[in-house]
Amino acid sequence: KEEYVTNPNSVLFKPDGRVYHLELKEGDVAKRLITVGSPNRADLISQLLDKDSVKSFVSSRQFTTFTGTFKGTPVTIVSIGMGSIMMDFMVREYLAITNGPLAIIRIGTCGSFNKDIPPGNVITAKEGSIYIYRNYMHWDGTYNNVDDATAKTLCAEPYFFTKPGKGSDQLQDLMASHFKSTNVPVSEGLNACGETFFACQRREDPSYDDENKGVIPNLTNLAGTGKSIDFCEMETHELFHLAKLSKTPIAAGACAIALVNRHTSGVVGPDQLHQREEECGKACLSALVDLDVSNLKK
Ligand code: R1P
Ligand code: URA
Repeated sequence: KEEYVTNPNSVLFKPDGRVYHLELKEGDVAKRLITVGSPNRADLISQLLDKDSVKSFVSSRQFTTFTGTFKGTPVTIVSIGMGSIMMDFMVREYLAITNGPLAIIRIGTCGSFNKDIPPGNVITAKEGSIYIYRNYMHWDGTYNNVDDATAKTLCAEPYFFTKPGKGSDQLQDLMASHFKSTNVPVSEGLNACGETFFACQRREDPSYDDENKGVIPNLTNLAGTGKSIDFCEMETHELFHLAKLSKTPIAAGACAIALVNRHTSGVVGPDQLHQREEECGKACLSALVDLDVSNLKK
C-alpha cells in the first residue's frame, strides 16, 4: 500500500502528496537550499540554523532533509548520496513540490587536480563544470542505427567530455564575498564531474582495463578555456545542467573541499574536514540568504 503512486508517467507522488523518492511534500522545503553528499554533513550544517527552527525528514531512498531558518530566512539542507542520478532525483522532485525560483548551492568534497591546491582547501566551480562519461559503445564495438564508418568513429574513444556548463555568476560571487570574510583558503576553478568515481576520475583499478590514463591529462585546454581541470567530483555538472534547462529559474552554485590532491597524494585530516564543512556551510547559507530568489529570471 505504501508503494502506491500517482502520476506514473511523470513525477511520482505517494497518495499523501509526497514525492516518491525524497518523501517530501509542498511546505516541507524552502526555496533556498544547500545540497551535500552525506547525511552527517547535512546534520552538521543544520546545526548552524536558528535554534529550534529545524525539522528533519529521512526518506527510505537515502535522502535526508533539514528545513529551518538561517537568521530568520527559510532554508533547506538535503543530502542526496552520490552521483548525477541522485542530483537529478533531487532537483526534479524538489521542483515538483515548490513554486517559483530556487537557489541551490552544492557543498561537496573533491579530488584536487591542481598541484597548488592542497587537501583542505576549498574550490568553487566559478569557471564551470564539464562531464566525463564512459563511451559504453567503445567496449561493445558497435553503435545502434548508424552506418559502419560512423559506428567506427563513434566507438573509437573510451570516454566523452562535455564543454563546461556554468552556474549562476551572481550566486557564486555572493559565495566568494562571504568566503572572503573567513580564513578559508578558497580558489575559483574549473570542475570536472565523473560519471563514476573510479574509471571516469582516472583511478587505477587492477580488476579492469579501463583505458583511462588519458582522462584528466587530455582535458588540459580541451574545454577551450585555456585552463586545466582544477577539481573532480560527481554532482556539480548535473546541478548546473538542470539549473540551466529548468523552465523555473534556478540559481546554482557549487564549492568543494579538497579531500585529496591527485598530484601529491595528500589527504585532508578528519578535524580539518569537519571545520571546513562548517565554514562552507556558514558562507553558503549567508550567500543564499543575500540572494533575491523570488526575483530570479530565466
Ligand atoms: C565520492 O566520495 C563522493 O564525494 C564527493 C563526490 O562528488 C561523490 O559524491 O562529494 P560528496 O562528499 O558531497 O559526496
Ligand atoms: N570525491 C570525488 O568524487 N573524488 C575525489 O577524488 C574525492 C572526493
